Amino acid sequence: MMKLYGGPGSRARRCAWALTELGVEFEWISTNSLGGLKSDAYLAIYPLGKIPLLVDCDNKMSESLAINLYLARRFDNGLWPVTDAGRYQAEQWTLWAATEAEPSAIGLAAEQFFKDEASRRPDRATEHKEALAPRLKWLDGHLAGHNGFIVENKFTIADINVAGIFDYLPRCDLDLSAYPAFNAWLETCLARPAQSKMMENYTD
Ligand SMILES: N[C@@H](CCC(=O)N[C@@H](CS)C(=O)NCC(=O)O)C(=O)O
Repeated sequence: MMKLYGGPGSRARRCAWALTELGVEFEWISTNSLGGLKSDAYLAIYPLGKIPLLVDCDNKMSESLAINLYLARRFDNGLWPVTDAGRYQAEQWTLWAATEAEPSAIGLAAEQFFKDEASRRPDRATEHKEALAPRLKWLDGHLAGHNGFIVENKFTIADINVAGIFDYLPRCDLDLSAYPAFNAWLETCLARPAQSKMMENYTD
């Protein structure tokens, strides 16, 4: 069985979501059980000491969004786009999510609730909101013109990868009503049964 190092409070959550959508059995492994991310035990498995890491027999896979693209290709049950153009778009939106959107999306969550109150920086939160605004507007327009999904007018790995980086946004102090197609899409993605099912075998 595949082993997923990390917990649901980390980027491992998006891989657990993809595995569950694909019906692939996996075991959550908390790095706490090994003494933490920078413990000798975990560094022996993954010298960068980061999560997630997906281990499938001798294959060790890092980078959450690349893992998800691999899983969708390998266990394709409709999550991998059918056309070459759709596959390109899934990769394009995934890279967009990682490079263009994730720094501000995670940055905003950090400044509003991840960090302890004393070290939060409202000026940085404002910068992240300003950076997010044109990106959310662009994604909102794309979704509005594509039947509410990112690629091929249906739910695919592209939705998991992009929604996976925005999943903290509803908890942020940010008015999402300005992006109605984005807001509806995110709600739909986060309400999928796999979101709660992926937690069924989590124990930590
Ligand atoms: N680009 C990587 C980022 C991995 C990452 O930074 N994970 C965080 C947890 S969500 C981590 O391991 N942080 C510990 C550290 O950076 O030392 C991915 O998407 O998998």
